[in-house]
Amino acid sequence: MTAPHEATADLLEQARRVVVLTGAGMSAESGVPTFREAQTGLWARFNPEELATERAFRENPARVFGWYLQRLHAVRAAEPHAGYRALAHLAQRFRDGFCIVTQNVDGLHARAGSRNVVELHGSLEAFRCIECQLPFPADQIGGLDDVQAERPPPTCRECGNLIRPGVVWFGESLPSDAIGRAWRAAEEADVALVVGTSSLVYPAANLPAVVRGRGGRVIEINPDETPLSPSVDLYWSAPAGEALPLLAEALAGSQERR
Ligand code: BV8
Ligand code: ZN
Repeated sequence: MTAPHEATADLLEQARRVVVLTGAGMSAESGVPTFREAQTGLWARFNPEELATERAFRENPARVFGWYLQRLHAVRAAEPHAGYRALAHLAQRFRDGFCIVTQNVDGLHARAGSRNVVELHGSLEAFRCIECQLPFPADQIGGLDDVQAERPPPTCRECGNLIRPGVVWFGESLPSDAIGRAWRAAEEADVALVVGTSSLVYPAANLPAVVRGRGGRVIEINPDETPLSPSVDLYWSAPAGEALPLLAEALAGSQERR
């Protein structure tokens, strides 16, 4: 019985172009709670899918804005784990044939040195005016160390409307350039490596089917099964921080044996 890291390396060895789809589970071992885990402190009683909406923000700007500042503070204190570094290393083997499409808004792929990263759902570091879309610099948002409380958002210097987080809320369309890049990568990929996502959120969850639809292979790395698991070519039940370094090692080893 081939070990999962060897079977995964075998599939990747035959690939020329790889698309990686990551979700919140990719950041779990960096200490960033996954999207569906209970929110902490003040926000423990709220469902994240309800907080991550324009309606929730307009109804209670201070509660939603405080939640995003608390998450921004947490991700700035987080470090990309060995799995992130392994993906950045793997990319070198595939040169321009390696694209990371992430649902995460924590910026950890870029901080681990990955270059070709598509942020489907925006970023916690980006803020803009909710009406005129004027960008608002994150470093002008003071007091990031005192994020346990609700926090009224600043207002736009141009039009006076509220400043909102630069993430994609439920019910909002994804940025067309991000969707374009992600779907192009999927249409060209021989393999999709799906890591740390519950595969519940659309349209991101459709991406592996694009690869499969064109005869590509799909590999899933996740300690728990998901709705995607029954249809993948290889399901590897492991945490990202353990599996990805093993995979990078197996691929490096096979390169030496060539
Ligand atoms: C859209 C940014 C078109 C914000 C996020 C009604 C009206 C409108 C739309 C819909 C609707 N009903 C359904 C929809 C579609 C909706 C959707 O998919 N809803 C779901 C809940 C059914 N999608 C949208 O609204 C999208 N837009 O459709 O636009 C449109 C426009 C107008 C009108 C109609 C249609 C926008 C979706 C984007 C939402 N924004 N993030 C923020 O972060 O605050 S999504 C959010 O969930 C995060 O980005 C998160 O990444 C993402 C998905 O969750 P996961 O990443 O998978 O994380 P999760 O916690 O779920 O799972 C973690 C996984 O990791 C688990 O499987 C676990 O086993 C695993 N794991 C744990 N530890 C580890 C691990 N894996 C590896 N290693 C470990 N150590
Ligand atoms: Zn404005």
